[in-house]
Amino acid sequence: AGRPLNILSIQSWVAYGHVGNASAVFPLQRLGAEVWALNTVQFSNHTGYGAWRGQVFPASLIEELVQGIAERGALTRCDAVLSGYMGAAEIGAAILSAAAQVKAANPAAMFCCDPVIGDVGRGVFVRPGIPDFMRDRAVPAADILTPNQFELEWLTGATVASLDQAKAAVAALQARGPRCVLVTSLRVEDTPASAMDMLVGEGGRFHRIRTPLLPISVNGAGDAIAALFLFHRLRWGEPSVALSAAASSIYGLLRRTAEAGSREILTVAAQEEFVTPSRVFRAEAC
Ligand code: PXL
Repeated sequence: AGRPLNILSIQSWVAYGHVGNASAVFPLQRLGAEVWALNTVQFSNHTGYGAWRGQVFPASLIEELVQGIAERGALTRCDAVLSGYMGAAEIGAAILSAAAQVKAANPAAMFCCDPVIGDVGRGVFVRPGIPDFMRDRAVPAADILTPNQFELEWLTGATVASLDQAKAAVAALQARGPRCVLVTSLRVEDTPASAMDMLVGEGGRFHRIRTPLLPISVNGAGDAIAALFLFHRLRWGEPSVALSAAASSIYGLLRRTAEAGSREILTVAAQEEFVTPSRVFRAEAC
């Protein structure tokens, strides 16, 4: 089945636990992708603990590393740029520049932006300037955008309480740039109390998938969803197929994490779920 997919992934690194690249890289590798990982920060642990140590890297480091990869002549073989947690707003320009260089070298490449701003439980958890960067500069540049419900509302300024409102918000984002928008966590009026939805819009069509709500609160699941969805969207082309594959894997990962009572997602121990999900969910047109 041809050469492996090459994915340039620009997001955070943590030494302990699994968020950012430490959530995205291994699942992609387990599925057979080559990952060119650039780290926007290196922290001891994710910021959800309330305390962490480490450094935000300068934007010039990201630029230098992209230049070095370009000098290897590799950008023509890059299938996608995946971006996530930034650490500082200045890093945004370096990410957009990387995406532009990749797309110039390979016009078929896609830029998948996970607009990491915050979530329903914590509100905004990134530095000032990052939310505005995501709305004003990243959304127009992205081919695929993967907001959670909080980010969908923040980016559009709309309240999303019903499926119709969610679809309207997705369409509003699509009108500004990304052809494909995946809402990675969605709970609306008709979502049962015991369930969680995801919604994808592309090409004027919408698909929704529903999985049982698990009694856990973890960080990094969204980073894995974006990576898995990008991988399967590149591999299969069809967004509903990619949604089914990504959501089934994440459900399996989170079910194993809940069973273990772990505060960190079991990225390594549950790795079979990335390849062969123990339960397969189907996305339905909506
Ligand atoms: O999951 C998003 C994320 C990524 N990277 C870092 C984080 C978080 C969320 O808390 O702290 C470093």
